[in-house]
Amino acid sequence: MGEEVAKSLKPGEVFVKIVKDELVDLLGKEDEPLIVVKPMTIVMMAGLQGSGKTTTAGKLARLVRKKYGLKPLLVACDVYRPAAIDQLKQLGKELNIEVYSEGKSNPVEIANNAVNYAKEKGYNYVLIDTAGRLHIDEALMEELQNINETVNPNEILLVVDSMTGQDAVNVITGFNEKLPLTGAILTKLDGDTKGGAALSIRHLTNIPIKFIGVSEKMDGLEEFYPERMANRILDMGDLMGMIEKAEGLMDDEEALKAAEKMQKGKFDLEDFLVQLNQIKKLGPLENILKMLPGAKKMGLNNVNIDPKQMAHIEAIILSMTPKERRNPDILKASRKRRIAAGSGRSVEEVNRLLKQFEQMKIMMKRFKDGNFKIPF
Ligand SMILES: Nc1nc2c(ncn2[C@@H]2O[C@H](COP(=O)(O)OP(=O)(O)O)[C@@H](O)[C@H]2O)c(=O)[nH]1
Ligand SMILES: [Mg+2]
Repeated sequence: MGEEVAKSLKPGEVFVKIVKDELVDLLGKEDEPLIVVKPMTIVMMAGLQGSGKTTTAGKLARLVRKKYGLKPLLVACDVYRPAAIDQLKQLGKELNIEVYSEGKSNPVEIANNAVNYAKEKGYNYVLIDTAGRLHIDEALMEELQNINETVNPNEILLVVDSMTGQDAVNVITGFNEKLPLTGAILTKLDGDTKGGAALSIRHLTNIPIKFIGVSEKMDGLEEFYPERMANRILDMGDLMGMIEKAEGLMDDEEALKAAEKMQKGKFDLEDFLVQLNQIKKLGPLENILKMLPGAKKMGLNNVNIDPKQMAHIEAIILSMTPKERRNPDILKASRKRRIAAGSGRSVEEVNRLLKQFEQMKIMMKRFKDGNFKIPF
């Protein structure tokens, strides 16, 4: 409110800037040390199953050895799945870092024994890999609380899968209420998720986000930068611009009718023609593609679409009888030749259009059946 807009800027740009600054503020946390270093540092990982605890424990062990010259020990406290212990051992082998394991015994005791073992052997950074469940669960929380009370870690890191959607709120609150978390790590940011979970973490807890996971490999751990995350979250193309433009020009009723027909699998060439004309009103297709979220990533920001091609398609469809447009399957070779001649295009082009339309219908059917995912 009350913000001045410089003459050289558009209000929309200023608005986005304000939102971005707020995001950076929300995401950032002043002067938190990334790595806590004590004469003997004990770190406990916490998070749901599959969030990336084991992988991240390995990455962290590697990082503290490399950057801080520490001597890490990995501790296998996920005793419920034999594969979990093997997974950690495998990582330890790859990194040449020792893994403390007692196989399938009591996780609280293992953690406690591991700390004693570390002291004995001169390790100074103990990373406890814990079990997770698919959902927040009482027994799991109790186990983590017991480990916490017994070994008294310097850090409890919440590992959050950035692809967790709405459930992130429950997960974060669930762990935050039961454990004195000291930081969070957001994993799998190499995927195409925006990382909105970062906002949930910062909004729901007081803990800093320290690192992000950017690959499955052991070097895929980066420092968290609020500014970069804000940019990532805001990079939604000019979706708003596109929506406004479309709202102003498209005929809502026509669009609704078309959508209904697509859903019923009854979309025909006649409807396609109506849609083509609607899209034409939006201006050059390149400009519309550019506005799509993720356009840059998909390489849509500099495609060239020949406006003539759209005119050709239109000409071909217009040369068909309404009956043919509604049911192109009835087109025989002679009629295709006639349509080609009438529209001034080749028979191949007529065939190509029919084929593309057929493919489009298959896609729409998938959409209708619910196994088609829009990439944003
Ligand atoms: N692409 C990607 N995959 C990750 C990342 N972190 C973990 N993973 C993968 O996610 C899966 C679950 O990780 P894991 O460490 O076993 O999760 P845990 O059950 O919490 O211990 C594994 O296939 C990992 O390779 C990451 O930052 N990027
Ligand atoms: Mg694990």
